Amino acid sequence: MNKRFSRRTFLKLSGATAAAISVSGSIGKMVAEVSAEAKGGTRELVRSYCEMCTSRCPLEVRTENGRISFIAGNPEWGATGGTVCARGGAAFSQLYDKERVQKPLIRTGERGQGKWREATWDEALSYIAEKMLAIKDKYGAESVAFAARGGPHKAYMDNLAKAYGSPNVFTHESTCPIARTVAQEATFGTSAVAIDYGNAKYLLSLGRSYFEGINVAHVRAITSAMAKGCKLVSVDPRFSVTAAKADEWFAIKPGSDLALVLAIIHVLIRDNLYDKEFVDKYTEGFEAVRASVANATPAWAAGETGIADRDIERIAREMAAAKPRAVIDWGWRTTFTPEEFELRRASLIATLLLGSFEVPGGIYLTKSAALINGLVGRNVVPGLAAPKIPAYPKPARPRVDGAQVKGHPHFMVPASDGVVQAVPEAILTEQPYPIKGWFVLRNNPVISQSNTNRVIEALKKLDLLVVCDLYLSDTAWYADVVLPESSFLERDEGFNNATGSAPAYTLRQQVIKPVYDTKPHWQIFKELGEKLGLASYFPWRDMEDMRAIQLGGRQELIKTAKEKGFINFGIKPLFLRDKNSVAQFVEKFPDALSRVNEQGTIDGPLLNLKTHSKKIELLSHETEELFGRGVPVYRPVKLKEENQLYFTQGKVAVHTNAHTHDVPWLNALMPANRVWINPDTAAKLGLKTGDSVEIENEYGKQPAAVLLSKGIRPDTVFTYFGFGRLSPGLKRAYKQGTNSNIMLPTVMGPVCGIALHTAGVAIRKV
Ligand SMILES: Nc1nc2c(c(=O)[nH]1)N[C@H]1C(S)=C(S)[C@@H](COP(=O)(O)OP(=O)(O)OC[C@H]3O[C@@H](n4cnc5c(=O)[nH]c(N)nc54)[C@H](O)[C@@H]3O)O[C@H]1N2
Ligand SMILES: Nc1nc2c(c(=O)[nH]1)N[C@H]1C(S)=C(S)[C@@H](COP(=O)(O)OP(=O)(O)OC[C@H]3O[C@@H](n4cnc5c(=O)[nH]c(N)nc54)[C@H](O)[C@@H]3O)O[C@H]1N2
Ligand code: SF4
Ligand SMILES: [Mo]
Repeated sequence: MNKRFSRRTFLKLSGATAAAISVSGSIGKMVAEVSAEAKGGTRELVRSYCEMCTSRCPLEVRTENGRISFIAGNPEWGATGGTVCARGGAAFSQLYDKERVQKPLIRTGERGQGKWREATWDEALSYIAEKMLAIKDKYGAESVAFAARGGPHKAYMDNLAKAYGSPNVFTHESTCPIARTVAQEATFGTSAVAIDYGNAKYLLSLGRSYFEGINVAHVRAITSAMAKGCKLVSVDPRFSVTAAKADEWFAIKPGSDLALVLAIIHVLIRDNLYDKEFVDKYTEGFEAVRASVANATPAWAAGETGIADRDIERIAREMAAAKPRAVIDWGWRTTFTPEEFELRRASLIATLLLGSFEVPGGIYLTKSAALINGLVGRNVVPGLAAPKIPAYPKPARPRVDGAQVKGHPHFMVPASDGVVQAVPEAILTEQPYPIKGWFVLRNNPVISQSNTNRVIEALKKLDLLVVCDLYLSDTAWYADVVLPESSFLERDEGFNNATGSAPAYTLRQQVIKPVYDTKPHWQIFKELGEKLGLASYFPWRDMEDMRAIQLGGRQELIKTAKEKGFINFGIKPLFLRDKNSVAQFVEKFPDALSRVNEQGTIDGPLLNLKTHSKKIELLSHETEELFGRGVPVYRPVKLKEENQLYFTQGKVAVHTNAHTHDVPWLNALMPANRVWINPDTAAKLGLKTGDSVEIENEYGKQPAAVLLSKGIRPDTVFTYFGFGRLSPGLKRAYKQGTNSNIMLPTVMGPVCGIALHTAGVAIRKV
């Protein structure tokens, strides 16, 4: 534990508990304690939402004399109810951190040498504009790629990219959930679907690590469901916090989950345990699924997964008994094998066979403004409008990664996400054409993309690398220009779509003025756009203007949002196949009565999906036609050599991905990771806890400290992700612990382009 502050001080200054689960009980007392310390002066509460990770939980932030004194969850937002996690609470420590980049930086030494000079914003943006115009002249605008972590900020980046003429915009998603996104698109014609955890009776998690891979709303909903008797089964090669809290844990062989799911489907069909009425009415392709799982017996799956066939039979029966409130979670980080598309499709199909769709405790279509307005037959919920801008120029060449490009293996990948691993590849191989410039916003590919050494080699070859971050991140270390963004507590933004089972928009508000010479992303893109001669694409002044554009001038809604931190429209959670919620909806909007059927439920939108058949496609016509992959099929994958160990990773409760490791409070809570090794394996290697080892394979090697644990399979090792940082500019986190991606290959999995985070490694004592 760091000496500079105690756990108690941390809790006092934030609404967080240091552990994974957030609780609200003692918050009131803590607020009072902090406030009592303030002697007079101004005090204010501002509602906003968090960006310490991308769950974007609504917050209530207290300032005293222009300084933030307390961060808590927004008590009016039901799903999180006044709570934040440890990282959200530590936003205070990030905000005032002196290690943040305080002014724009322009590189003066060799790329990666760490030599910079401070510049004014005007100078830095002019420098970037000049280089971008030179690249456009010489190679074409498509030769500049733009990547941001997904979120509302990305729209501003995309607008600049497209106005400049590049189709090459990316999110991080191909390193995270793209397999489930594409699987959802193939099944429903949309990925706007969610899980109603709070009412579930049976949750089967295939490595979904709820209590460490935190989304506060999920944590609260699952804890409350479990208190009401929901059974949680955790399938994970390691004993995660989720496994510890689950009713049962199965240490599955890495990469074999699809065999388990296919066997569950086999039992549901073999024993007639599925919801035949649901399948007949709403779905397409059942017979193809039946045929494809004919040989996927529990005995076969036991051989693949290491889970006993009687357990697989029992899980299938228990899930059937809990239907339609039984769900196989589609997961979040879907990067266990290249065949993730098949696994996420199979998980969806199993859940759908249970009829767990559009009912409480099942999966559901999110209730967007368009869906609600369609049911009511008039506009009762405003959609979020976009500013009117001129048409974008048509790029001369298609995207480098083939997303949404006809005939390309990545055709199914949404063009707003793309396959971001294709960027370093296009830089190095110059195929299908060279990428010469890369604008990176709130994304850290040097840590988050696999095959780190290759990513760095690619960055070194660029004519222009711009990184917009809070810190001198591992990617910023190689940049020509670093643009320091104002942290989320220092910036106003427009509305964020936070729709779930009912429509809602959250609002980010500036809590205090920027501590350093920083700007918000939207201002950076507007000013850069102006320097590139693209001012007409930014026809708004500021976020006050943008909010009015988004809500069509509805000032009363904007006022409410500023006060409450969000707007909803008084609509209760709506599940279209649930009589009670439909009755409530019709009571509020009698116009929707005409959409209700004899059973008191609503079918229309469920039989008019954007799939080929308009129904839910258990057999996806689109992926059948494009790739011959209509129904999931088990294709064994080789993730390691016989004599190697599986190398796996996961999230830890007190850090975020490639982000928080230098944030003082969080760094102090956990400065480094260790490598989990099973005692039997350790005995063979002559290792004990605390020993120094080297983890190695053909891609690279890393030092590590050993942690013996029975909570990991003997053939597998595990580390928490995001450690072993490579930027000397991250003074606290630099070289602390083990980096993961140095030992992982570049992979773009079939259909969805997913990255791969499991590989074979050898461990050697040093
Ligand atoms: N081997 C391996 N690789 C993985 C994973 C794994 O488990 N194992 N996990 C994968 C997953 S699930 C994901 S989502 C990706 C995450 O990968 P990224 O999207 O690259 O990571 P983030 O942690 O979101 O942080 C990116 C950067 O955003 C900066 N940042 C934070 N807040 C702000 C802000 O307000 N403004 C600006 N401009 N910058 C900000 C941070 O300082 C950080 O440098 O990594 C993936 N890579
Ligand atoms: N505290 C915290 N919360 C976060 C984040 C964070 O960085 N920190 N990041 C956010 C983001 S971007 C994401 S994507 C989510 C991630 O949320 P999750 O996807 O739920 O979590 P992870 O820890 O990435 O990985 C889940 C688990 O997969 C297991 N695993 C590895 N290989 C296999 C396999 O082959 N089969 C099975 N069944 N399990 C396997 C690992 O042991 C790990 O426990 O968390 C989000 N919330
Ligand atoms: S889960 Fe934690 S870090 Fe992520 S947005 Fe919510 S409070 Fe912030
Ligand atoms: Mo992620």
